[in-house]
Amino acid sequence: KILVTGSLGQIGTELVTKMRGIYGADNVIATDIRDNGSDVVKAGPFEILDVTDAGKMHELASKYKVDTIVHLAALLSATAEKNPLLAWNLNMGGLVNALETARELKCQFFTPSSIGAFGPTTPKDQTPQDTIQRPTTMYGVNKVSGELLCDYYFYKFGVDTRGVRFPGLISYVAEPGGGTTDYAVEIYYEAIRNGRYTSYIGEGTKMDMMYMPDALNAIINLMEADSAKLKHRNAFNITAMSFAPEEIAAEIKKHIPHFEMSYDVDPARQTIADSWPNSIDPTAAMEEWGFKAEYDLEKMTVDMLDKLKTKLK
Ligand code: VAH
Repeated sequence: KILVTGSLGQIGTELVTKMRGIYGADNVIATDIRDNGSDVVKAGPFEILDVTDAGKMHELASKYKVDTIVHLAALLSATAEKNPLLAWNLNMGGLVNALETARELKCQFFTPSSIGAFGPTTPKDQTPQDTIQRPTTMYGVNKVSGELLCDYYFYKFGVDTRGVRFPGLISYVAEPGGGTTDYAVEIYYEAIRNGRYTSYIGEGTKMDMMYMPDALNAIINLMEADSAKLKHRNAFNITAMSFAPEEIAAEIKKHIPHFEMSYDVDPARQTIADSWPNSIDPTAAMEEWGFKAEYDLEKMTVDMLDKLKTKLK
């Protein structure tokens, strides 16, 4: 049985649905801080959980006798930068509670890191799996601390912790909230709604990205991988593509010729984006557990526009 925190977020919404399809609806307990009446709440066990409440988390994990914890609840980079102390308390407090629950109940454990775990002094192109990590954002500090804490729980307590460094994730089911890469999701919605988009990230700002189906498969494949083959535990670099705003705009124009792109750079989120890599090297994930991405920018754009045309009708 799997307990998922942050089940109503951009990743959680689709991961819970996918896991229920694979492992059985009753075996995936979705939790979040609120109830939004969505399929995630209705199609299987759902509980209200504030991840900063250690007692409640332990109580739910015991009640359902879970053997796996997928911890997704967190504030993303832009929100965290606006509320750094709230971000520290929620991101790190929630993670410690989830790790402690996993230790006490002997659960397998997954939580994501991010390309945000790298900083301005990290090599920017084909960023290595093992390299300098001096992030200059609270989110990055949370992600590096999280990577180290998850490694510690593995070495010190034998908790089977696993994780990946996600790039920007693009999806059409649940919208992201408070991220820096969210422009790459908004642009598709606006292209369909208005035929134009004003990007808050400037031209030439390359960032790693991935379509949600590849992200979900990565989580499942890593969690099902043979532990003995894992030289790394947490924070595997994974990516599917790297592009700048003008490149995704050009790809959209192939399908919506009148699409217009303009720029109104947001200094706060541009500063965050500028501190991140241009592209990261996913070789370790490919070698240790067979990571592979199916969607590139062209294939993702076809699917995103197709699905959003239906969703936004
Ligand atoms: C964010 N979407 O923008 C998240 C992610 C790599 C980006 O961490 O904060």
